[in-house]
Amino acid sequence: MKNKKIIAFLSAAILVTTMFAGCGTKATTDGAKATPTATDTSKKKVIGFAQVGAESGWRTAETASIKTIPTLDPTFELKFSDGQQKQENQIKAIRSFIAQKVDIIALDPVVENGWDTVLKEAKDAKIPVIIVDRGVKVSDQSLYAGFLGSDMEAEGKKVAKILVDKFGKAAKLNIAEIQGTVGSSAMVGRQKGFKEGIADCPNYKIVKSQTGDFTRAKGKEVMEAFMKSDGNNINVLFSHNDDMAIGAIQAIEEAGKKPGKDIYVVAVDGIKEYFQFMVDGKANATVECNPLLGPQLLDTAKLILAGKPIDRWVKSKEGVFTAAQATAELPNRKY
Ligand code: GZL
Repeated sequence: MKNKKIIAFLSAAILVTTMFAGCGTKATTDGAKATPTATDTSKKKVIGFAQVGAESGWRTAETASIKTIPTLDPTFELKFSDGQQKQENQIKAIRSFIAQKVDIIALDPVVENGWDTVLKEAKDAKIPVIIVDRGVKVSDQSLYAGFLGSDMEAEGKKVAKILVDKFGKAAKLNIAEIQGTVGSSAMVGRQKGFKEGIADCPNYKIVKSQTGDFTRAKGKEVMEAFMKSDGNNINVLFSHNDDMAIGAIQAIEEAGKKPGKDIYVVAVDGIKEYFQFMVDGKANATVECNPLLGPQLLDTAKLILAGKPIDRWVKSKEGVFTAAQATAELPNRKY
C-alpha cells in the first residue's frame, strides 16, 4: 500500500512539473535558476530625477514640467528628489536611484563640480545619466549621455546687448550685479557672457557684485546693502534671475529710489510675475531661460532606452523681452 502511495505522489509531481515547465521560462536541464523568456512589457521605465531645489519661480516651473512625464507617457514612472540646493542631497538621491535600479537618471546639478564619483557609480551600474538645465564639469565625458538646457553664456551676452542697445557702448554705467548660486553653471555662464558682452564698453563698470543664491529673499538683502553703500552711484541692476530682481526692486523702493527709472533693472528667466513688474514700469528687461524641459527629457530618455543616438547638447530655444513688449507678451507666458 505504502509503495502505491509513493508511486501516485511521484507521478503527480512529474505531471505538474511538465505542465509548468514551458510557461515563461526556459526549462533548464541542470536545474539552474530559469531565466524569463517573455519580455515583461508591463514593467514601466523609471526615470530618477535629482532636482536642485525649489528656490525660484523658474525652478517651480521646471519641476512642474518634469512631473508631467508620467502623464505624457504612462509607460514611464518618475521618482523625484528635491535637493534643497545642497549637492550632498543630490548625490544621496542619485545613489538611491542606483540602488532602486532605475532605468535612467536625470540630474539638474546645483553646482558644476564634484560629480565624477557618483556619476561613475551610475556608469558602473549601467544606468544612463542625462544632465538637465545646469551643466557639469567632469573628467570623463562618458559619465553622462547628454545635456538638455540653455546656453548660459549666451544669456549673459544677451543682457549686455540689452544695455548696449539701450544706452550705447560709450555710456557711463555703474552696474550692480546680483549673482546666482556660486559655482553653478548658470551663475558662471551668465557672469562670463555678460563680462564678454561689455568688454568693448570702456565706461561700463561693475561697481558691486555679490551672490543672492537665486532666491528673492537674498536678492532683497544684497540690494539693501548695495543701496546703503552705493545707492546714489548705481545706474543698472543686472540680476542673474528674475526672483532676485523682484527682491531687489523692493529694496530699491524702500531706499526711496524708483526701480525701472532711477535704476535700470535687467534679469534672466522670463517668469510671468517679472513680466508684471515690467508692465508696472518697475523692471526694464528679461532674457528668457526656458524651464519647460519635461517633454524634451522624455524624448531623450526614449531615444536612449531604444539604443538610439542623442545630441550631446539639446539647446533650449529662448527669447529676449523688454518692457515695451511686456503687456502683449504677458498673456502668453506659460510659467
Ligand atoms: C537656469 C536655472 C536657474 C534659474 C534660476 O537654467 O538653473 O536656477 O535662472 C534657478 O531661477 O534658480
